[in-house]
Amino acid sequence: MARSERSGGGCGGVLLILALLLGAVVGGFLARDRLGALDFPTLPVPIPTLPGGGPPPEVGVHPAPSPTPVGRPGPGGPLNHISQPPPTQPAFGASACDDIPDGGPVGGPDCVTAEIHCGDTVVGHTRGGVDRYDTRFYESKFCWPATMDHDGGDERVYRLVMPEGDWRAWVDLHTPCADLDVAGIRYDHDTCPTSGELINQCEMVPLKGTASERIELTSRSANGRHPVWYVVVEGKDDEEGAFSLQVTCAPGLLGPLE
Ligand SMILES: [Ca+2]
Ligand SMILES: [Ca+2]
Repeated sequence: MARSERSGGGCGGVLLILALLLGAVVGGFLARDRLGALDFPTLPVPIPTLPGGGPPPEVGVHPAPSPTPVGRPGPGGPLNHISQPPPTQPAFGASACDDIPDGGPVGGPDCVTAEIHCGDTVVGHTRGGVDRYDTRFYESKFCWPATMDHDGGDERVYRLVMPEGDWRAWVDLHTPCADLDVAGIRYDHDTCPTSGELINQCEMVPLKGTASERIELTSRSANGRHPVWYVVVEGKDDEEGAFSLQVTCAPGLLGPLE
């Protein structure tokens, strides 16, 4: 009798297990149907990519991998006796503009966001910078006549410290996000030039729209001093935006690159 009860209990246990298994399978199908009805996206959210792929670059100064980068002529060699390096590539494209909302802190001294050197690439944004320079300044220092409005928006200022001696530097400004312009002001001091200072060299070739632009900075120094250029990224009218800067240098004041 006891054996029969145990036997009956065993059958009941097997049935219970089967029922549980069946419930689990049916429940799984139902759950899958419910999930399917929620209309999950079939593709991941697209991530903005750069011209060469990869994530958007970080704001800041990115030194060149080589310690003393020197510009070299493009394929075919220099076209004339005063050659310059081929145009650099932008650090990011227009698809990354929304990913760079601010240019980071103004690290100083004075109005300077950061110190830069030959070979550096800078990723920044005019927003968060300073408001020091304007149309009148650029005209009075013979950077550019007052044919364009540079009175609005913030500026980013970088302190380009050159090697001692005779050097040329080419600063390429890539502005895929706004109409920004770049100026190079020679000023061998620790604080930013003011409108009352005597400026002997200022370079600016402002282009309209989002075209990349280049300035050439030629400097010589003696007694081991390092020429200093204040590189200003400035918005036309009220334009603000992300940008990248690239500095290429070559020794000497003239002649083909070697
Ligand atoms: Ca300005
Ligand atoms: Ca421009």
